[in-house]
Amino acid sequence: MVLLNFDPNSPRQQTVNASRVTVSLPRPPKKYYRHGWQSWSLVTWTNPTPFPIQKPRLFHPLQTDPAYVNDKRPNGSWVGAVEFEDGEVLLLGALGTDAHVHLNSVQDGTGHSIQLEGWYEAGEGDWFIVRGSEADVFYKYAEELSKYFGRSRTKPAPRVWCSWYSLYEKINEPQLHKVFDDLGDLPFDVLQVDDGWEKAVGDWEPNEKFPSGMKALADKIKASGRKAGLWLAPLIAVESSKLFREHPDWFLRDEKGRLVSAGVNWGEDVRALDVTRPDVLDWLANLMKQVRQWGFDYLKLDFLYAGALPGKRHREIPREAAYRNSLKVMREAMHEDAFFLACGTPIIPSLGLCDALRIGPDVAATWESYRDAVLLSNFTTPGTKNAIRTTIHRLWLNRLVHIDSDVVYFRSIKNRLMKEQKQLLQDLALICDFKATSDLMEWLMESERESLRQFLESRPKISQLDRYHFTLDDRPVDFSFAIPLSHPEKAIEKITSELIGRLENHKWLTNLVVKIVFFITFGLDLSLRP
Ligand code: 9PG
Repeated sequence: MVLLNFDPNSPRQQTVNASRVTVSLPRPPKKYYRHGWQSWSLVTWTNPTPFPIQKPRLFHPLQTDPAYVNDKRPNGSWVGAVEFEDGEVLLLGALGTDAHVHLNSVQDGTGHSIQLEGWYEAGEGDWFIVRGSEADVFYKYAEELSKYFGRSRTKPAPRVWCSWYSLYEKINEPQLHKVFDDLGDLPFDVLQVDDGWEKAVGDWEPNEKFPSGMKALADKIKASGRKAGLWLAPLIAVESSKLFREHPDWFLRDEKGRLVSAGVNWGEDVRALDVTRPDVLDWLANLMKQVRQWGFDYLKLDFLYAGALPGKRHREIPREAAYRNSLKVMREAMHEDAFFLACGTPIIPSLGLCDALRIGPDVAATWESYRDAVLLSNFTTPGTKNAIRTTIHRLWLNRLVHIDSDVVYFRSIKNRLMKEQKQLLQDLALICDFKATSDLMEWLMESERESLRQFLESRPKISQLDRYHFTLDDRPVDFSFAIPLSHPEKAIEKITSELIGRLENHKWLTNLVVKIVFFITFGLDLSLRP
């Protein structure tokens, strides 16, 4: 263990090798930089006080790092930072995988002290400790990370049409053909087919809605001079899949031999592959070769966190190291020339292996869900406010990898976002320099189509003025209204939120309540779907 004191005489930056590092702070910090585990997990500056545990528990493996979700202390994956009253920031960041940081209050002989503490789950590793302005410390941390993991911003950022945020799972062959034709000469580089083409999550063959097969679909896209893109979630399977039924031994279990939960989605329990098994790695490599053979050159690999969930693996190596190795295997099999977007992914373990990273939760045609934000303290679910908040706090990754802020909306139908909210999302995409939309041309008015074209063609000069203020060319953009975290305020909200928390300790009751609540609210959200 390495103990450090932070005072005006300590070096502005240093690297130490240790399993655990403790930095004692001279005075209480004003804010803590909380860095969530994977693409969708919350990243923001919070008060340095206890933080509510997000609900429902059923979604913990899918939205957070389940190993640390019950710790109310300010904490986060690989990196933590504190900001003091005078604006100085102190950052403690791991230069390896399988590391965590938290803010710790201790009572010792000399009284009460606050520490920024980091540790590796197994063994030792390097830590980077740096102080200075916020921009400076994150810049330097990114530079250090590039030495350990490499940079992967070698290909140009593609402009993508993605099927998810308009058609969701209801895609089919004739309709996608029409959608692609309708795009005309709009400057998209990639047309990406999202979830809905596969037989089941785990069974990566075309379902009956794609009778001509996946090669024919890729050919259709390529005939328009663009790259074909495909969504897959290679590290998970639903229990009803053939893969799960035929290979129950391929799936991750805990110490007691019980299957590990990778969350709930598609109306079922989701399971995670044990990515240290040689047969699983072979299967993953073959899957990547198969989709390349079909002709897909842009791969959006999703729900990747499942490869790094806690569990007892065939090879006993740290969970994120195991995950990183499976990414290497997939990267090699798909070849360097494929564009690989990693989604739902633990952030640091993917660096150097993918071309782009989704760095926030899904956007949605709604700003914020009252149920999720206020009653469930959940800031990871699909919603434009959540997406902007987390993305804006991860812009520093831009030096290492392309950063994807998710799609932008131009449509005014099937959309509850206000004009200013849509504009903010567009501006964020321009800042990230990752441009994508799911809008159908038949939904757009002439003027909206023109805005889309201008957006795809524009590359404004970006300047960051402070944490949430930018200029794009000379136009000021202010993201601060997407940042605040909603909390229960009224007595009835506090009671409901507390009640949900207590109910959650009874698993069968939780399942019932969650299913009813989700059915009712998703029923509403579905009104935005075609
Ligand atoms: C396809 C989608 C899209 C989308 C991905 C991912 O329950 N959840 O918290 C949850 C989060 C994200 C999510 C689905 C569920 O979306 O981010 O772009 O590809 O999968 O199913």
